[in-house]
Amino acid sequence: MRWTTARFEIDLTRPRVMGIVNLTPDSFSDGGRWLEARQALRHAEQLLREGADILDLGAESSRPGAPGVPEAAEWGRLQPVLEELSHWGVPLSVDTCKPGVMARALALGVDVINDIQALQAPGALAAVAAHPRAGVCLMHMRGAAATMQNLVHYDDVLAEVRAFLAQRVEELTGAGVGRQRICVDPGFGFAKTPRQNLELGQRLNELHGLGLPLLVGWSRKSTLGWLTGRPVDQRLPASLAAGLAALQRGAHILRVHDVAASVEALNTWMALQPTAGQCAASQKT
Ligand code: HH2
Repeated sequence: MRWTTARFEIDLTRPRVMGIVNLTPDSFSDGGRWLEARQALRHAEQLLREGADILDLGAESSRPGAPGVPEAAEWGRLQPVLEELSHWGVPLSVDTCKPGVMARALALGVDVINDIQALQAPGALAAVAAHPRAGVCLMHMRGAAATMQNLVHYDDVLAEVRAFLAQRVEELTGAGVGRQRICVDPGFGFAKTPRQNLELGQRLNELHGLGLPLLVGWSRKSTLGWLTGRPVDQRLPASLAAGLAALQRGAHILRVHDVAASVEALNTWMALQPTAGQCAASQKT
């Protein structure tokens, strides 16, 4: 499977790691650390050294209850970092719900728009459709950061997430965004209880019917804290295990904070796949 993005055809026959660069003062696990542009670039460089295949830059936190960021402020955080990163020759994704930010980022040469609102804001779909190749990640959630944790009634969480994503894909293709540009994400932690997140993870393979690349974001999420009793800075083992479980059910891209550890876990998991026998043996010599 391949994912067409603005400058890159991303080969997904091998799972990929998307490294998170948060340019926010209030992200749930690393808010404030990378706010200053130079620090953000250093962090991006580090993630690439550690083996990230794609960088995902976000300048507005989506944690439950996070206050919104005005468009000018969000773009003000992103612009200097994107202007530099656009020369680095690596796939860049921007995590935003705002059509104005999408349009500016795409004009700067960004490859993917990652929208936790699945391009539902007025003008968002048009901003992405205006670019002939830009990739897009459509994530499932309900409501907004302030309200989502009250919107957790589902009769069948997997079926409802799948139906939502299928409907959004239909809308995008109807507007001229080819399926080869679209990736989908069940949205772990967004308008779901811990048990619902676990059920989604257990049944992730049921999303393959959509026939699209599957991205998952388990990294440091509160469901892992619920499961292990660990605070956010001690959730790496659980994040790695959740990521590998997602790979086992056919996920194509892991969105992670801890790139080095994730790449190591991914490579080990790959070497242990039945089809990897010869490759692992040849690496050993
Ligand atoms: N999770 C977060 C943000 N964006 N995008 C996708 N596609 N999937 C996710 O699971 C996802 C996402 C939340 O993580 P983080 O960016 O670290 O936190 P914050 O939103 O507080 O900045």
